[in-house]
Amino acid sequence: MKLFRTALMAAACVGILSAPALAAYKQEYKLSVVPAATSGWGLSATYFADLVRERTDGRINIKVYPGAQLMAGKQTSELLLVRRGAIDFALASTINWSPQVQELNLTALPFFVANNPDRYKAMDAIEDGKSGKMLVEAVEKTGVKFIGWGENGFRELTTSKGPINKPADMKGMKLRVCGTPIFADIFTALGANPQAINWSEAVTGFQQGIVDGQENPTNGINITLQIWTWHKYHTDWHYMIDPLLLTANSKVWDSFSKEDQAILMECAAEMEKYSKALSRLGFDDGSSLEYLKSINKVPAVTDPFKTMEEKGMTIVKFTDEQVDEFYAATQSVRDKWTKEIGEELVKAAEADMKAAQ
Ligand code: X2X
Repeated sequence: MKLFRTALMAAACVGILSAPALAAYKQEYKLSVVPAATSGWGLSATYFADLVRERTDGRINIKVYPGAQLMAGKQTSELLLVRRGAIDFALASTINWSPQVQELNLTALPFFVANNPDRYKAMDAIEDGKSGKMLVEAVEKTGVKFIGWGENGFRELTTSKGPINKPADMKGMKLRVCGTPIFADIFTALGANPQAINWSEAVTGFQQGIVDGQENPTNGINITLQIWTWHKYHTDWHYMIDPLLLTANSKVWDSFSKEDQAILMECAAEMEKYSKALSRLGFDDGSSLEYLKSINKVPAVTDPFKTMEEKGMTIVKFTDEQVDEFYAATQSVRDKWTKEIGEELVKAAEADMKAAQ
């Protein structure tokens, strides 16, 4: 008995009984990003990784792998690789994961989110509301951990031919899209000729002129890429938005202490503010610029329209009548994809967006 008590005390002293042994942390965690490190999306990932390193005193060392390099360019394989653990973290676009998670097509419904008086409030309302919870559940059902939101932004059209004022102006235009099915449907409905090309090869496609245009967010992608080098027309139509999902492989997430999980969540919330400010800069009431100033992270371009014009781009900002025409032309896409996404989720999103206006 005495011997047993002594053994028990010794065990308690070395902490065997008092604290569960922590799984060893990896020396480096890989965070995947599809576009370049200099894109808004890449900057957001680096911001998160730096915050985490700092706030965990280096216990969690995240390295950003931009350019879809962890999936050999095939952007729609990312979710699979996070699930398998080949990728530890991803700041992922809903677009790239929606082939596997149908619900994530929600914000790609054409002229859906921006069809509200304040399109950014509408986006936030989805993320903060019932529909956002449903999206997170759908993502986590695949076995990955959702940590927080980011934002690539509303996707605008850039073309070498133009300007585009009505669907007929897009007739037969070869437009690069990613290989996600809803895009083929949208651009086919508008009379264009969509070409599915991975982002990793898209820029070469612009250089060689094998496509007449593409669509991507203005601040995060188009400006950082200097899209005016190839495309002289910018169509500001906000036809859909691309929120980002900060996620982790479940086993990796479970291996972190509760304290470190809380730090990761906290850093994700900071990253969301930064990522949204980068995406919305120049398109809101000035609050994004104020925020970026407060964290000392103002990017080179703060007035995107002025910059694009200076670079020789012709900008068409859609009027309400133009939106109506494009809305009508894409009705069949919303009908088909509402069924794929789930009517309940689409209704919940409509209610969330309406309540926030
Ligand atoms: O492929 C694209 O257009 C990009 C970079 O925006 C995404 O990965 C969705």
